Amino acid sequence: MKVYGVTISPNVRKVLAALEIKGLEYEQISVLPGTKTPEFLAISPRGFIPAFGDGDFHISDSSIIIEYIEAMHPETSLIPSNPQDRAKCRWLEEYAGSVLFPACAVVFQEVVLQPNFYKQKTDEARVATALNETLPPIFDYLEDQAPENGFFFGENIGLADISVVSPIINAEFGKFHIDDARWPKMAAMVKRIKAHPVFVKLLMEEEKTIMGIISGELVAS
Ligand SMILES: N[C@@H](CCC(=O)N[C@@H](CS)C(=O)NCC(=O)O)C(=O)O
Repeated sequence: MKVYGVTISPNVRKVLAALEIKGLEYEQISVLPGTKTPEFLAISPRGFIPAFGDGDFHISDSSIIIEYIEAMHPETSLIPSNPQDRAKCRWLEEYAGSVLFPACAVVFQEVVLQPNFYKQKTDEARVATALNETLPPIFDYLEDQAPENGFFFGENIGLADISVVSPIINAEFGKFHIDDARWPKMAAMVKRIKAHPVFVKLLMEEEKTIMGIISGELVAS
């Protein structure tokens, strides 16, 4: 199996986490977001990462990719079997992708990428809006959903956990801090997920890239 993208992308990280939790082998092929070569557009028509290949079969979008991986390799399932938990898990994945990810991406884009990678000015007003207005109600909602212990659906890490934590990691690279007085369950759960061996491994592999960006060594061509 091949995953096209760069790990610093939350949606790529989410797919890699799914493959790692299932203990599946894969090859990661470095493709930057927004790549519009005819070859890449053939497998990811919007030019978005992640894209995925399994032999001659190609598909894009992290949710669809994981749905495929789950169907092909159901062992170590990432989705609960109870229908209501299952629906709730998919909802948290959807919420993470459509609401949490864009808000976290603003922080990462403006604080990390603009000044270091693109050598452009940070839009401080955009960052302030994300930090003070957009993210707090999202975390209020997630705090209501988060368990006291373990992961979203029990003792094992799963789809909801990897979907929610992946964009948060990017916001944290942009110095977003989860206020543990206001969101104690989320603060603790994000710590637990990041301490899971799969995330320890992925974050270690990403370190060189993020350090390269922050130090200004890696710049947009
Ligand atoms: N719903 C998609 C979103 C993928 C996405 O937004 N990828 C970003 C990088 S994290 C991208 O490739 N953006 C390219 C662009 O905006 O042109 C998924 O879950 O895979």
